[in-house]
Amino acid sequence: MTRLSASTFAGLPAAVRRPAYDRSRLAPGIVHLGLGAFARAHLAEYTEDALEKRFGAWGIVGASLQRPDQRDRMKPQDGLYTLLKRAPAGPELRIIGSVLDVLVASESPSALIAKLAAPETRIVSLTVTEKGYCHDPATGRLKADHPDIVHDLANPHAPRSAVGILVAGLKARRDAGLGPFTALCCDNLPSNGHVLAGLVRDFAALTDDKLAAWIEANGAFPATMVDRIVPATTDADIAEVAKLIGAEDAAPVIGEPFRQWAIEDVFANGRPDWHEVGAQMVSEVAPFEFMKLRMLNGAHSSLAYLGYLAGHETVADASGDPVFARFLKGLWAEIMPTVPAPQGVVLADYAKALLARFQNPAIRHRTWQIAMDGSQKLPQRLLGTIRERLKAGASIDHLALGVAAWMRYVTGTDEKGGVIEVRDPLAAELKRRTEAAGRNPGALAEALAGIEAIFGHDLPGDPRFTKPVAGHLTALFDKGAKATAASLG
Ligand code: CS2
Repeated sequence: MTRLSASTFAGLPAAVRRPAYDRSRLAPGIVHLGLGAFARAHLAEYTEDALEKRFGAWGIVGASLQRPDQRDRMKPQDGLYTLLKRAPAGPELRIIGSVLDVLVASESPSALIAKLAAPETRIVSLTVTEKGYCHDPATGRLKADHPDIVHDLANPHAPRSAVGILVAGLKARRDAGLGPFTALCCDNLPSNGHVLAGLVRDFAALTDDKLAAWIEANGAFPATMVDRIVPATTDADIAEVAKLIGAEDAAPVIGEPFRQWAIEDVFANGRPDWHEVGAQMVSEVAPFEFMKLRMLNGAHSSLAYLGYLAGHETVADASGDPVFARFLKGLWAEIMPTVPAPQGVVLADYAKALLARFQNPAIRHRTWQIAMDGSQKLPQRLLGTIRERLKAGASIDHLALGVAAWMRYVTGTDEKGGVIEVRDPLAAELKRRTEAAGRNPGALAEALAGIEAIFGHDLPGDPRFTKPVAGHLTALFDKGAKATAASLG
């Protein structure tokens, strides 16, 4: 079978949509840090649409921070790959051409810094996941003692953290007399642009005060809300795509049809016409962010822990179970009063649409995948909502079950006694604490809620939080996730 590439894509079946612009003329304008499946199914498709609408120098050079596998899969394909959109009614196929090249930071940090400092680079976008920011999720501040930050401060020319790389690139531009690029955070963090600006400033200030001031005066860090459900690509997906397009593609991405992107329109040096292809350029991202992080991601995480414990492999299976569908509705009822509706949005309709997206049978999004990195996700997905509900004197029954399910999950043993592979940057600390507490729900809740980086100062000492969490945890141990969710009002 032929391999997808610049010389073969023209011969693909007519049903496969191909770049409608002359890709040989595409010049780079964006460097993307963390070129995983999500960015290739989201930012790269919006950019593809914008290029088709109005051609410009907005090609993407992707960079993987550590591993070479994306580069090794994409290079032989000249950066081309298939986006397979899975609607309940059937698949839709599209070859994305906006990614021109892929670098690997760990192999050659200097090549990446040179690219960031190139005059044509106007935007550096990021999807490095929550833990990739080396910050304290409870406060949003840089962890100066994070091993990658310690490394980067000692080796500023060979950084390995996203923040270290951004600062090295900005410094090189300043030294060359160029203006900064726009740093465009596309991760699921609250106030993501603002947080990134603070992290870059904190890091720069640890090395060069003048650089920090220059970034403060000239830099641009728009906030964004990004949304598309993109499960990790599996070998079965790769085989299916090969059959559908009649060529071998080692790097396809799978996504749901829905996508959304709200962007604060503050760019230092231009941007693609994303607003003409569905992105919403707004002055205030916060309402979109609250809606998405709290309603989508908060529900996703809660369902991932409960669903995994109950033996559901995917979100579609878990949300298709009437007990968990009812749990989700109860959860959204607690979340919605804390979310200011973005203009033109009816939150109840948004919740209804979320349930349909979760239940999309064509998307196999593993509960285990979403369960990863809970320590980095809980604060913005559930704990902020819980704080607001407590302040308002409102109930947190469903929200507390989401937190308790995380606690039960990170014990590392499932309901049948099997081992759970808990992936989390705090895994060692979680293990220490859960092992010390054993199966005593009160002790376990106290031990885990005592992690300040997740729960802050306030929640551990607030019985309105700790009591329902410990109560749910008892039920989770006694009767399991499904029966516990079923017992909620
Ligand atoms: C998910 C998100 O993996 C996760 O934690 O909740 O990746 C989610 O699918 C996206 O944010 C949807 O836009």
